[in-house]
Amino acid sequence: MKNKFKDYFLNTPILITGHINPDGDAIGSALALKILLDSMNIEATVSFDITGELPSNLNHLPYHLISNPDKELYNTVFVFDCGNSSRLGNLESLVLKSKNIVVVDHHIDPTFGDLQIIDPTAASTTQVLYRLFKEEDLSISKDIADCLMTGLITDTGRFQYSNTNSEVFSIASDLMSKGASLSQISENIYGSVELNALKLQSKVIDRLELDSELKFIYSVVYEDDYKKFKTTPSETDFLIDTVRLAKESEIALLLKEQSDSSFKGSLRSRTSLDVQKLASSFNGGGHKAASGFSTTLKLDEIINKIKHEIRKQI
Ligand SMILES: [Mn+2]
Repeated sequence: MKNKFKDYFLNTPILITGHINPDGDAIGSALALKILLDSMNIEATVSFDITGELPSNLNHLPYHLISNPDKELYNTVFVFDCGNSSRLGNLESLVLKSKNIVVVDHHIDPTFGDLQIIDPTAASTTQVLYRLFKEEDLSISKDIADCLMTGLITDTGRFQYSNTNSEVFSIASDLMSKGASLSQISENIYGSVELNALKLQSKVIDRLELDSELKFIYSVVYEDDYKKFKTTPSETDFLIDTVRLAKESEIALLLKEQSDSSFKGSLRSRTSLDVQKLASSFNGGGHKAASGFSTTLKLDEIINKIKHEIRKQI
């Protein structure tokens, strides 16, 4: 008989994790499970590889439940929102030596895991996890509902991206009936930005470059900017939404220089053009409408490569 998700709760100790520098979906999924296990008196550790700090716009989530791994070996590891083990960062070796790896995700083709619960058509990992709660009769408290709602909001761009379907709304509706605070969560994520990061936005706007033939727009944040504007990368996630606003563009890219001079890229598409394909040409990943990658290429090399990849699709 096929193992159920909850069968794995029995094999303690348990580690819960997700991709490096986790977003609202990864943290929301992980903490939803942590709260459930706590309520069942099952010991579990939630850890991520985080460079810098957790984003303050997700601090409505119970961050105090996140800690460092305290064991050499976990019998079971739950991995959320992470299709490739290399995206676990410095937790990869700890995760891979576990006997039971359960991957819950909405990325395509996970490359690891003993039990894979995957739906690439789901808008968020919290949507996949919500279905498991329902199917396996696990109760959803208000705190769990807030966590699941957070992933649903961030991965659908507050119910606006093309992955937002009627199931997303029925889940959101059910989560609200369980007490999820939609307006408070949305306000924290989208309605409040650190003042210094907001000032950095002016630089990002100054540097916008549009290729009107390809309808491709991009901008860049340099490592120096964080010092100049007294802010940190974790406060600047909203800037890609500024870049993608220009109505002359269909594909948007924001490059962020890292301390080792490499670049991290965030891609968005508002048409059927698939930015996951663009990201995968840099060994990155994500979804059709939103993807990311890291590269050691130079700025102009990155832009030329992206333009080349866009041309292949149009
Ligand atoms: Mn996700």
